[in-house]
Amino acid sequence: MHAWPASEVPALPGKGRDLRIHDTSTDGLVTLDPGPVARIYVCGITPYDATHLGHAATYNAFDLVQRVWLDTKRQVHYVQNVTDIDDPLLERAQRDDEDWVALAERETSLFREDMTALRMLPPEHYIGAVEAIPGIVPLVERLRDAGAAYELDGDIYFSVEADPHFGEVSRYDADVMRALSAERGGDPERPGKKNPLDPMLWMAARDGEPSWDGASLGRGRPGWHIECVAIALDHLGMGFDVQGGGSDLAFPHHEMGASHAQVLTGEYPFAKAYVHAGMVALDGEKMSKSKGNLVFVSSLRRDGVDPAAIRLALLSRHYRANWEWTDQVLRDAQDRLARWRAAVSRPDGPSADELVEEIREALADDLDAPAALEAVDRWAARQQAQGGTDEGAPGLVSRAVDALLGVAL
Ligand code: 5CA
Ligand code: ZN
Repeated sequence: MHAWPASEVPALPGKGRDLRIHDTSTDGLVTLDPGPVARIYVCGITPYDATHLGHAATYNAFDLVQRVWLDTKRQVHYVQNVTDIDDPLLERAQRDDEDWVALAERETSLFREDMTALRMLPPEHYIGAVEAIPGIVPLVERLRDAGAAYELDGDIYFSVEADPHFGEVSRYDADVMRALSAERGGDPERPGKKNPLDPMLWMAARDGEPSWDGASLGRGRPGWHIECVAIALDHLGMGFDVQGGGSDLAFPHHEMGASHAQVLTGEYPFAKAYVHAGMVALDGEKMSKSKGNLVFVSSLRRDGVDPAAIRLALLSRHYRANWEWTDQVLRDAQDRLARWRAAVSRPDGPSADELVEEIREALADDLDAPAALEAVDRWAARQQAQGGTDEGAPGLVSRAVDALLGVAL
């Protein structure tokens, strides 16, 4: 699949700091030490509805990770998937009497437009589940042949017991895992499974549903977790730096993905850090396509809201916080954007060298974007109150805000 166009990232004087970030598997901060090429996999959308502010907040977090790395003069290999075949997509297509392929293509196009408008850096490889199927089938065959997978009425399940590290990503206890499995696409109640948590790797073809040639697996379609594993192993390999997504992906998705990959390769770990963004809520409940309590990026854009203000609104909350989207969050961001634009539109101002270091320091400290915004606020307030004589300062602030925060002033 094609991704979306990249907005240019201005180069800044000096060099950023190494990123310290929260890793779910250790529940602590780790200082990442990627080589010259940092590798990141961020789970993509299931394209059955438009991008809402919750999605955008999560992609914003991982965009910041990349901006910090780029500022340390590293290259970034970024891979993202599109879950363009899965139960929720088929259910929505059926509900709306629409072709599932057309639905997925339309929503993926809209996502690309939203990401472009928000200045999110595009992945180098943007891969759909459907196009990954030829790579998924041999992985499932290998797991089965190694005794790590088994058949149940034609469907193939992964045996979680096959991975001695199973449970180490999310660190949930058995009861929580079981509840989350039922809630998030698993089938712990299905009779005949070796362990109720075992996830499906390959689902045998069902009447009226799309299916693909699965060689020795028979016709069918892939399970959710193996999709991301196949794409990540193909384009990044084991031991990549960050596996990213919202906190609702820690279990089962990232837990199962790590186990699949660790059993397949015999190597450990799948990712060096598992990084999870908090959930954005609306009217007191997590924004979710299934609940329908959504604010779409595209609707705000259609209403004429400047995407830079949407981005500033996302940046105003720490990525790990669970927070509530309100009109006030957006209004505050619009006011801030106006203040910043006024401050950089003057021909000179107070020196911004220290500000650049403050932004760098805030982001390197577990992506503390709210602290970075406050630093820019302080510079803008000084500019407004007393101005300054540094002719390079307004330009440097614009470039730093663009390069490190993805906001065009
Ligand atoms: N296709 C899978 C991942 S392989 C999927 O989870 N798709 S999704 O469309 O449901 O979500 C896309 C990303 O947005 C995931 O990282 C998910 O954790 C995140 N996300 C979903 N809802 C919210 C929310 N309310 N707040 C923050 N992030 C969210
Ligand atoms: Zn995924």
